[in-house]
Amino acid sequence: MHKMKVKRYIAGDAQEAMLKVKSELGNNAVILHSRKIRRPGIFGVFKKPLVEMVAAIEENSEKKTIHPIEQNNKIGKVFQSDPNKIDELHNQVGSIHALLNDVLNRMDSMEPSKDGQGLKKDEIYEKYLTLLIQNDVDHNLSEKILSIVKKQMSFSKENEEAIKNAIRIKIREYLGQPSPVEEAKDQQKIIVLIGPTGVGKTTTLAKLAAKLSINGRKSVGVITADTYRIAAVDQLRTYSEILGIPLKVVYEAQEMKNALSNFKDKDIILIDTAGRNHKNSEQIEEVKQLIGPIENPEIFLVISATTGYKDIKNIVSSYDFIKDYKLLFTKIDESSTKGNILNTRILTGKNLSYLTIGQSVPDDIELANPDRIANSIVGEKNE
Ligand SMILES: Nc1nc2c(ncn2[C@@H]2O[C@H](COP(=O)(O)OP(=O)(O)OP(=O)(O)O)[C@@H](O)[C@H]2O)c(=O)[nH]1
Ligand SMILES: [Mg+2]
Repeated sequence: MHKMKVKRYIAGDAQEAMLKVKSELGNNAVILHSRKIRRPGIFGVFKKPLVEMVAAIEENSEKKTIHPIEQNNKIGKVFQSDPNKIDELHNQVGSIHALLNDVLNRMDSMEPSKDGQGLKKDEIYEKYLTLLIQNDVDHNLSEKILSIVKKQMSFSKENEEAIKNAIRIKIREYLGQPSPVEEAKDQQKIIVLIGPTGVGKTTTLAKLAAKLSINGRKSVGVITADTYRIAAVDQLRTYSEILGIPLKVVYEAQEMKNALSNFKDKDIILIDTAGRNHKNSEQIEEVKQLIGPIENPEIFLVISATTGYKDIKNIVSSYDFIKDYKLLFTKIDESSTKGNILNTRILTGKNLSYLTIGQSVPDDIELANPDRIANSIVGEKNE
C-alpha cells in the first residue's frame, strides 16, 4: 500500500469542508469519510451539527489519485478506453477501504464515551477483568460481574475504590452464607463425605468428628466405607482411638444399614468413603449404591482448592445424581487463589460449608468466610 497522509477537517457544512480539503491537500485528495457531528458542550444539541471530513492524499507520489466524485464520471470512460485500468482501480479502492477502516477504528477509540470518561472506562474494566482472571475467577463470570457493576456506576479512575467495593459486594453476594453441619435437635444426623482421591476426606472427617464431639458435645460414631486401601482403615482407627469415638467398617454396601443401626444412639454419624475417580463411572456407581439407602444424609462434596476449574467441572458433573450436597474445600493453605470457590459455588448453586487450611487434626478447619474470600479475590492484602 502507498504511504498516505490522512487529515481530519471540521466545517459548518460539506461544501466548506471540501474547500478546506482542496485548498490544503489539493485536487488529488480522496475523501475517506464524512459525517455529521454534534458540537461539543451541552448547548450543542440545539445547534446545527458540524461536518467532519477525513481526507487522504498519497505522499511523495506523482501518480494521480482519482477523486471519488470524479470517479463517477470517469469510470465509464476508463472502462471503455482501457480495461486494464480496472485492475488498478480495484487495487486503489481496496487500499482506500483498508485505510478507511483503520482510520475509523482509530477514531472510535479517540471518541469520548457516553459518560464522558474516555479511555479510562476501558482501563479500569480491563484492570479488574485481569485481576479477577488472575485470581482464577472464570472468564465469563468475571465479565458478568463487571458488567453488572458497570451498570451501577461510571468506570473512572476517581471512582476506583467504589468500583472495587461494588465488585467485592457482588462476589460476596454470589458466595452466599456458608452452611455448617446442621443441628438437628431430636433427630440423628448422618454426614457423608464424598469426593476425588486424596483430597483430604478422611483428615477432614477426623477434624469434624473432633470438633463435634469436643466443642459440640455430641455423641459421635464414625463409619468407614473405604476398604480399598488397608492403610485407610488404620488411618481412621488411629484418629477414632485418639478421639475416643467408635468406628465401624463397612465392606459392602449391604452392611451399611447394619452399621447405621449400631449407632442408633449417636447424635451424629460421620461416614467416610473411598476416594473415587470421577472419570470412572463404575466407581461413581458404587457411591450411588452406598449412599442410596441412607435416609436424609447430609452430603459434603470434598474438593481440593488446588484442583483446576476444568477438572472441578468434571468432578461436579459426575456427582450430579446427588440432589443436595454442600461444598467443602480442602488444602486452602496450598492454593494461592480463591476464584475456584466462587466458580464452583455459581456452577453448582450449592452452599459453601467448611474450608480446611492444613494437615493438623482437629485445628485446621474453619467455616468458610465469604468476606475474606471476596477480599482475597479482589486482591485485598489483609484478607
Ligand atoms: N496442606 C493440606 N493438606 C491436607 C489438608 N487436608 C488433608 N491434607 C493432606 O492430604 C493428604 C490426603 O488426605 P486424606 O485425608 O487421606 O485424603 P482422602 O481424601 O481421604 O484420600 P483417599 O481416601 O485416598 O481418597 C494427607 O497427607 C493429608 O494430611 C489441608 O487442608 N491442607
Ligand atoms: Mg480417605
